[in-house]
Amino acid sequence: MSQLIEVKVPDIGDYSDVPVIELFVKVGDTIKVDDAIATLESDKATMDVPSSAAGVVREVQVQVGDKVAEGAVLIKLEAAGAAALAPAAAQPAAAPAPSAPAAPTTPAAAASNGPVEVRVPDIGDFSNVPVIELFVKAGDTIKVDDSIATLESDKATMDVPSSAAGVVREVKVAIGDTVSQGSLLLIIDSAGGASAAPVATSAPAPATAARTTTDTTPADAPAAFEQSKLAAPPQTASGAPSAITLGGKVHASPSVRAYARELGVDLAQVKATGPKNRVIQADVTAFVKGAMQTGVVPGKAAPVAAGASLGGGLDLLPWPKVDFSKFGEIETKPLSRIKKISGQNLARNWVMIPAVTYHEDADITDLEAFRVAMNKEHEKSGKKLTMLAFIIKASVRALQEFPEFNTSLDGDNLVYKKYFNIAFAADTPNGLVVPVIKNADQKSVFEIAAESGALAKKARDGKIGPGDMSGACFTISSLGGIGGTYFAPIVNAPEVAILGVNKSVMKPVWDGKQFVPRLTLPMSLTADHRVIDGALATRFNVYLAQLLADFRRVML
Ligand code: CAO
Repeated sequence: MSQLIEVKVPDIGDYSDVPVIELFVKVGDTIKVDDAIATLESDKATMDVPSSAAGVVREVQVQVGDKVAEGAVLIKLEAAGAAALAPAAAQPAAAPAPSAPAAPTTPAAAASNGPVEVRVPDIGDFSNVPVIELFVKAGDTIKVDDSIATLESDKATMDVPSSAAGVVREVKVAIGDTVSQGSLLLIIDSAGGASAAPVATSAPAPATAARTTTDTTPADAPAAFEQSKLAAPPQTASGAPSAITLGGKVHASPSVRAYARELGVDLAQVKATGPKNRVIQADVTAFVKGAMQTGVVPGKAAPVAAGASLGGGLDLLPWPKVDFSKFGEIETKPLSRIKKISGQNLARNWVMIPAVTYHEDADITDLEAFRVAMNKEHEKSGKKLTMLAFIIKASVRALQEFPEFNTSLDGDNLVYKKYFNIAFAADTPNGLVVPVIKNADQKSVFEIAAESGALAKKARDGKIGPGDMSGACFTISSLGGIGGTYFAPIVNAPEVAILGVNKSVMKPVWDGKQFVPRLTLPMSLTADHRVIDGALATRFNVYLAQLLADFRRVML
């Protein structure tokens, strides 16, 4: 056996004795560089530790509950080849992550009782990160280290704790804003003693100050991040690390995790309403309220008389645990991050929505002939019309005609949207993503074709961001380029309907005198029956088919 490679806990900043709360590998597993090995969780941060090397796991040196610090050996691997070794594996502890920079702690700032600015601290390699949750509002009294906001990029979730104590005078960001290191978050009427930059002083900008107070140069910070693969949690002005979550099964910020722990709530049981299926603080509160009101904790078996059912929970059997290797050779591979997230959404939507799928055929003979002719005419310009773009445009017209399809359920209310953002499913090597064409009603078919092509490419290149995938009203899943006849797509909640299309085929159609060959597009519309009755769904389908059969109708 070749020499085993030790995979150690990299530089995790200020933390030591951090409990292992989850282990993702076992002896015999084949893992790649960056595969998650374990999740560590302290009071303030949740961190996935990715593997610094590829190979077969020969020894697992820790168990759930063990406490670890930088340099602790987690697993020993038999290398898949020397080339698979990441730089960090060769020198696991030798590549220090950027020591967490402190924001300016000038004597003037420390002594200040006036208004102080709280800004985004050094967040490593990240910039233009969306704010997904805000925990404070004007008038709130906050302490140093209280969480102000959660930022979330594709790869990390970060809580930003306050660097100052006092009363919030102004919140300078809103949910959805994107921020970078140094962006202004709050103005606080300081309670004094906090180490934050006073407002309107000539104190250096936080980014500069951070570099000044540490030896980290702008150039070496990202490199250190890459080497360690686990950045030291960014620190606040007070030196308190904020949190990074690089994965984990339940998506929640560290502060929400702490809140749930305090209340004894199992996050896995909480219905997530935050972006990307994230559990937010309000979800934990709602969960506790629900449990208090009904006396039933979801997921916990309730004493039920034989034959009776509470009706509220699903009371499902546990997932079957089978040792497949007993029956033949197997290989286990972890699901991609996209699959894990979309899987949770799909499962919720499948279970929660009483959905019905309605089928219809659209005669697209003339439309396809027009599309082919237009593409020939525009061959030199490089412009290309796709059937998907026509379907998006026709769907907008149908949504305008049937506004119930452009809604979302909000408790007992139906929210009607006056804008027309159309999502489309794009198949990527890592799983399904759903980019959104914003304001499709205001765009030409050429523009929609170009934008959907660009978004699909971005998705396949793994470069799509949360902003590209938010705000949809209605989704189209086109399998037309692949084949199939009909299928039953799952509604993309909180939307109320989704249109699936398959490959168009020539079919003999009776025109009253004879059978004529017509190019037919198979359509499958799934709708939420709580909002859309079968009659309405069928009217929508018939109308959409009419639009596609004679596209001039779209202008009427
Ligand atoms: N009938 C017949 N041919 C069709 C068609 C249809 N309904 N739709 C597309 N085609 C043809 C196209 O014209 C194209 O042919 P040419 O290259 O000769 O023009 C070819 O099929 C390939 O099209 P495409 O699928 O690459 O492009 P698109 O614009 O039709 O679709 C996108 C783009 C992103 C929707 C698609 O690539 C994709 O990812 N589809 C999969 C979606 C999916 O996975 N849905 C399931 C979700 S639920 O599990």
